[in-house]
Amino acid sequence: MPNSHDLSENLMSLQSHILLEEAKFPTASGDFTWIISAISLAAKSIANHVRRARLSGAIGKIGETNVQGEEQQKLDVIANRAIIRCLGTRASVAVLASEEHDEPTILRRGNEGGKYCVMFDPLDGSSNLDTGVGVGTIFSILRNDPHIHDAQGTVCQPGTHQVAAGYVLYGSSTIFVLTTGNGVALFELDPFIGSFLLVKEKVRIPETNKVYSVNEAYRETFPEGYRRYLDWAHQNGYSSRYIGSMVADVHRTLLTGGVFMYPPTKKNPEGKLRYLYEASPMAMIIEQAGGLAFSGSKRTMEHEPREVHERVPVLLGSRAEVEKVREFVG
Ligand code: P6P
Repeated sequence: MPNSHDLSENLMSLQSHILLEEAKFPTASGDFTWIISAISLAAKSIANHVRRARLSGAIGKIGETNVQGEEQQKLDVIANRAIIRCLGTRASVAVLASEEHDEPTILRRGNEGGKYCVMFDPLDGSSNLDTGVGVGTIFSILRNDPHIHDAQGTVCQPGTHQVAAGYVLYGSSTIFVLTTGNGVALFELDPFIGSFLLVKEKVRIPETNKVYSVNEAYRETFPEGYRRYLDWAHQNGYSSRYIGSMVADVHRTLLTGGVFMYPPTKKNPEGKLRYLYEASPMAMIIEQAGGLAFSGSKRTMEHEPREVHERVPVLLGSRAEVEKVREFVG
């Protein structure tokens, strides 16, 4: 039995962790903490729905397509509604932008207390749900600029402006990964007490790992540099791991190293992944863990989006592995 004074045995909840982080900023109002708490509450609700989807008949499509032209899964709608119901009640939320909505929703103007914008993909990878593959929620938090009155303009900011980013992986367990710009923390949901408990602070991505993650079915439509990189990787003992669910693929890359990429293809010349609520938050997490993230030749975090659902190429992961890919793709 560990010594009760052994601090390494302490239970630290997500709530306690963000309150401790907040205490480092004496002028903090607590509004930001409330937003993370709301996302945590929504994540618990979504996890419950995902875990019992077949029993509750929540598996399958609803027969409609979203703004992306993707067939909406029942759980896409459930997850989207859970996040909006949790975030909408928080007085500091100015704008919500969801992958499932054509336009961002303005909840409160700056002069009404709206301080933050939250962009999210409520259930990324949901097309994999019926085969039990890990799916996830991705979120990004920006400060609201009270001088910008149109919602698109307010949320279309480069990743360097993010105050926080994270994801929730509904996999073999429910994992909450969060950065507020001071390293990456990893929490796991303990279903018996209903709390996300701290598992690891200051998560660091391994410098190297001979693993690449890409959908090679589109290889022939990748720009030539990516094809030359893949040839090199095949000749240099690399393994391929690809789940087809961004949160699961990026989480594996964060913990074990390697490189994840979604290059431009003939079907998606700008790449498939959306900047504001997929590429940008994942780039912040990977960089905060010591890795690199590029969209084309530009650092992903410095891309300046013009449209809410703008897509960008994604190349992210271990520093040495991303640099190796960039030797071929520039
Ligand atoms: P493809 C899931 O649909 C998703 O948006 C991401 O989660 C994932 O990385 C990507 O698309 C997979 O796309 O074209 O390889 O099936």
